[in-house]
Amino acid sequence: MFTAYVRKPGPNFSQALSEHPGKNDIDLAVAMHQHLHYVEALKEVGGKVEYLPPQDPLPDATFVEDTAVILEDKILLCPMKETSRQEEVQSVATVLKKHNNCVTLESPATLDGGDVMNTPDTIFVGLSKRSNLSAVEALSTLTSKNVVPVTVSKGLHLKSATTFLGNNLLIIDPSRIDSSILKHFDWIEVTENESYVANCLALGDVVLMPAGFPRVSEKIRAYGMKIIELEMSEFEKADGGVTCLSLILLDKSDKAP
Ligand code: CIR
Repeated sequence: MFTAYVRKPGPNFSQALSEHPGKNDIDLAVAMHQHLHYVEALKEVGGKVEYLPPQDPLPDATFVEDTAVILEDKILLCPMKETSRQEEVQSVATVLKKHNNCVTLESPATLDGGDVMNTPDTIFVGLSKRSNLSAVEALSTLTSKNVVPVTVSKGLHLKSATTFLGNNLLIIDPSRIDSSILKHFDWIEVTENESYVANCLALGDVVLMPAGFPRVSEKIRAYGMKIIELEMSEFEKADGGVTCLSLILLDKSDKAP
């Protein structure tokens, strides 16, 4: 069905880039435990899980989603803006290039995978602290889908504020982005104080979501989807969500979103 590439949090994980108020209280042992549960959930949904080699000096290397974007017929290696994260890309490339052609973007493009929301016809790209219009323009030459920028006014990435659950459905905190371009989707709308749950990972009809949002999980279930709730506290303190922890490669027989 799919292969999920993940990387365990490394020994320097507590130094991860973060603007979260709890960033100084990151507990590595708890993070390791939570990561293990994340991996178990991916397997429960039928995924094959591959561990990427450790990158111990790099604090943010567990957030593998940001390093690459899986396109229809190629893999885009992200030109990451944060210097401390740029080294993560090469190690991921070494593994991913076995699957498909890898390409990258020329400067001044900067892009994090967390800003790329792939839907059946359109790839939405956050204009954020990390990703810029040059990246949007360059990405549009690499795919047959429409590539549409979305301004991110609060938070780290586009997918910190909205994720695509399939079947024309988004989970979204509209207070953090210019959501006008997303009106044609159905919305599960979350409030500003629930915004952490706007980042969920839909795998078929199962949604991996952070624990502790009963109102939202009820709404997702009402759309006929199943839920796996995950404790994510240590990743949240490092400004990361559920999608950030994996790169999902669908089997060739499965259709991309
Ligand atoms: C960073 O600031 O780059 C990391 N601490 C968090 C990255 C989270 N990634 C994601 O949302 N895709």
